[in-house]
Amino acid sequence: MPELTAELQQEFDTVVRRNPGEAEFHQAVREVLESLGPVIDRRPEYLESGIISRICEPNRQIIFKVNWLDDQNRVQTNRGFRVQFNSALGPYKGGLRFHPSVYLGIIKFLGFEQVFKNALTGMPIGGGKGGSDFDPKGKSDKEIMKFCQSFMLELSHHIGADTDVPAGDIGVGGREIGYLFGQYKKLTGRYESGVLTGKGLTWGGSRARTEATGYGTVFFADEMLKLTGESFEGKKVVVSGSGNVAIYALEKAQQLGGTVVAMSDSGGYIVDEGGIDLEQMQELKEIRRGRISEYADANPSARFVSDGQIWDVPCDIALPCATQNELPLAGAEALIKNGCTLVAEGANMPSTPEAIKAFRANGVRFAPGKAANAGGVATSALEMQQNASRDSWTFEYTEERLKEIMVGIHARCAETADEYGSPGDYVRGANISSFVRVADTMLALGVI
Ligand code: NDP
Ligand code: 2IT
Repeated sequence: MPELTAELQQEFDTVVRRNPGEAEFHQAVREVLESLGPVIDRRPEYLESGIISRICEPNRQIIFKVNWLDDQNRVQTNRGFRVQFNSALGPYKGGLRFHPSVYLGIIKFLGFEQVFKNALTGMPIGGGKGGSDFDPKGKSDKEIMKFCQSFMLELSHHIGADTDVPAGDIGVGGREIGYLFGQYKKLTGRYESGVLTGKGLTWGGSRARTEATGYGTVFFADEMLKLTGESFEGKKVVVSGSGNVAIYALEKAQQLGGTVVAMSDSGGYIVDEGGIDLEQMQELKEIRRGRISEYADANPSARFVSDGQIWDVPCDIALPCATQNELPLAGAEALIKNGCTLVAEGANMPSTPEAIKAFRANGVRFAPGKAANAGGVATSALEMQQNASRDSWTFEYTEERLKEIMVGIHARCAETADEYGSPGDYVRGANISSFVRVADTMLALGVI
């Protein structure tokens, strides 16, 4: 892992001091700063104009109380967040996460990553993130609705089609976006379609948004494979998670000829050497909201493993699509030992710094989430375009746009890595090209 230069170390120390106890935020900032040494050498004005500290400080951080009544009519209290990180390139844009592990440090790491990811898409969107420590697991549909309505009671003061446009993330999908949009419409008295993305198709949603993140990750990996004349055809693939991103990574990897042999949830993983059945997985996870162990109960060819790590399953390609830091050094070592040659992140920051270092040292091609999973937010921006023009595109057209965007991001990362003397280093390529785009825009807009 490249060390930080003295000046960048000082910037990093300031971030740590100012944001105590936010380990994930520190990790995300450090990874970007580690890429920037050669940029600062060429463009010292970034340091002199304070761009590094300005880019590491969110524009606005909102924390609020969310009271709601559960099915027993007891009052429940959760905490809500929206971090409006950077709006140099456009309105704040980024998802909402509902998970008990959510605290300010998680939302800040996600918001920080989002700024650079959104810049990579080339679309006019700034970066933000929000969510709550609300745990959707085991809650009734009515409880989910009541929570979403209470959450929006406060969030509605801070968002808008031209200011801040939330979407889904862990624990927030089409159902939750529906309850959030309904409440926003009721509170404001306006049908402001562009205020949220990930909407349903009858109320302003975009075709292919549900599929976009997983499809985009596979398109990105496919571009990496093409450089060596390879494809997904005949490849064994491991996909961690079994939520929105994982399911559509499974679908596209299969469509391109790969065999997805393992998937997981927080209870363990399943292995099905013949290939996981997409329709069964959709029925289990999207409709029944069941546990992944039930897939093995219903399929004699599959086995469920409740302890250990999914990365022990031999594969050619690994697509981590669950959550941050789910792929530690031990996982990387297992993948390397078993001959995995490509890792593309569908999740945000799933690989630890130690795992990335091991991939680099062992020649494993590695695509960081801010590049490889940008298809989701890019298609959200396409949804915003459709809303602004009151139009609705076909699935084929939207998927084609998504693919072009992923091919473009891949090219931008690869070219920037070459330009800065690190061919094949997608981490450096992604960080540098997105940083320069945001930083130059901030300089152009003045000290605000
Ligand atoms: P979902 O809620 O649909 O699915 C999350 C999946 O990850 C579930 O299988 C869940 O298992 C598993 N998971 C979550 N937290 C943990 C944990 N702490 N330990 C083990 N497993 C866990 O979320 P998404 O698919 O939308 O998001 C997955 C990742 O992709 C996240 O990192 C998200 O930030 C990122 N992402 C999402 C985008 C989107 O458009 N949705 C866009 C870009 C990135 P269980 O159900 O058991 O909790
Ligand atoms: O991490 C992400 O990019 C998302 N959760 C999607 C954000 C969005 O606004 O579509």
